[in-house]
Amino acid sequence: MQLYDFPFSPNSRKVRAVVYELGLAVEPVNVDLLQGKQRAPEFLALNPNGRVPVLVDGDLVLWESTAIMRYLARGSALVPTAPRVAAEVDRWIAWQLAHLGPAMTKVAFEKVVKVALGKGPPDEARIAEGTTEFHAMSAILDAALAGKEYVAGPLTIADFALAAHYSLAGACGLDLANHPNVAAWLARVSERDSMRRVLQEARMRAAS
Ligand SMILES: N[C@@H](CCC(=O)N[C@@H](CS)C(=O)NCC(=O)O)C(=O)O
Repeated sequence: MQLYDFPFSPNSRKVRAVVYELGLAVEPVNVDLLQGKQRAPEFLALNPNGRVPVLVDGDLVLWESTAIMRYLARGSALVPTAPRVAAEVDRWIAWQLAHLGPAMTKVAFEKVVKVALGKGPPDEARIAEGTTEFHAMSAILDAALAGKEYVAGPLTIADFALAAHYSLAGACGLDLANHPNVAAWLARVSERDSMRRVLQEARMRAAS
């Protein structure tokens, strides 16, 4: 299996964390988003959306991070089948994609991507909008995490979907001081060997 991804991409981090958590044999293929490699014809032939991650397993070419996580983790404890726990997993993955991700992307694009690509000064109004949304979302997650170790109860792919995005909060200047349950949960997930490896790889890429 090959995994086309990029270490700074939160959607890539989700999948890598699941790969490492389960000890799967996957060959990484770097798609340098900062060099526009996602728009190269050979990559667009794999994913016409021009986005990472993409998993290739024989003749299966799978894009969309949630589909990839589910495919890789099928049959494992990370994808629970008990209806109520499974519903919690679906709820938080959908929430991350529909609400948390877009809010954080506004801030990340203005503060990090624009700087890295030399795309001009940040739009402060958009940063303020994304920041307000981020804190509103994080208050919701904070309440949901009260008294819980992980978001659906046991550790699941939903934790990696969320933690991959929250792992970029610091770099975006989004602090968790007002969301102590989120901060404690993020520390718990980030201390796992799988997430530590994902974050270490991103640090190594940043230093190179
Ligand atoms: N819904 C997709 C989103 C994938 C996505 O937006 N990936 C970003 C990196 S996190 C990307 O490849 N961006 C490249 C671009 O927009 O040019 C998924 O969950 O996999």
